[in-house]
Amino acid sequence: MITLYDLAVEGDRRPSPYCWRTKYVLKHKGLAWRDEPVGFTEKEKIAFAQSQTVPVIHDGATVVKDSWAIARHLDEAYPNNPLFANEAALSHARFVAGWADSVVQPALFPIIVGDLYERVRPADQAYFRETRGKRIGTTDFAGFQKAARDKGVVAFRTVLEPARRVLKEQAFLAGAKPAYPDYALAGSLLWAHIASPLVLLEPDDPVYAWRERMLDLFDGLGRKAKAA
Ligand SMILES: N[C@@H](CCC(=O)N[C@@H](CS)C(=O)NCC(=O)O)C(=O)O
Repeated sequence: MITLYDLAVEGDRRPSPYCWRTKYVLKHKGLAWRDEPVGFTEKEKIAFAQSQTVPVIHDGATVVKDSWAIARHLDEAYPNNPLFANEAALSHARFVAGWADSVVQPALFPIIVGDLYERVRPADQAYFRETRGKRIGTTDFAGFQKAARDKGVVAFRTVLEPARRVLKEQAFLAGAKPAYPDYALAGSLLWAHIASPLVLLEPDDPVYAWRERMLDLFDGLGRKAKAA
């Protein structure tokens, strides 16, 4: 049985966008897993993997850290329903995951940081203040979020334009069926959905309809998750 070390915040919510990628990959592959919640400061739980971040998986004797490495490992170890069947699929996945990491999530962070902070476990709040405070230059997360939302929500919707253009033409980023590009972007949107009640998308947005499909996927894996 595979064990997934998954970031947990207050109320056992699981917001990590990277852990969501791994959960979608596990489902895509038809693999069962057991998950082990890890708070921000419970680094001892993942020390065996020499990792400071989650996801980490234990797959039999194999330990893998980093969501991309985990996806590559699972795709090689379990060949059914391949994610990266050819170079084009691998490149597409790498591009969308990189875009989600470097553009989508940085556009989301300022507009949800206050809500996220409110949901971090009390034991982890000092760590969050220290690490995330450095990132944005203040620990007044509520004030920063309020100011950021003035322009940030509209700016975030603009950031999604490349995905919107694809989703006007097809059901999923990967085509008629979902694959890693969809799991990568869905992870970012689930992060926001679980951390914050902020309304991000307008109902007539093709990205909204796609997010609904993603929430329903795999018997409602995303929809069943405890949200903000
Ligand atoms: N490149 C890594 C990034 C993982 C990552 O940043 N995980 C965050 C949770 S979303 C984490 O574990 N943070 C711990 C911390 O900030 O101390 C991956 O793809 O797995």
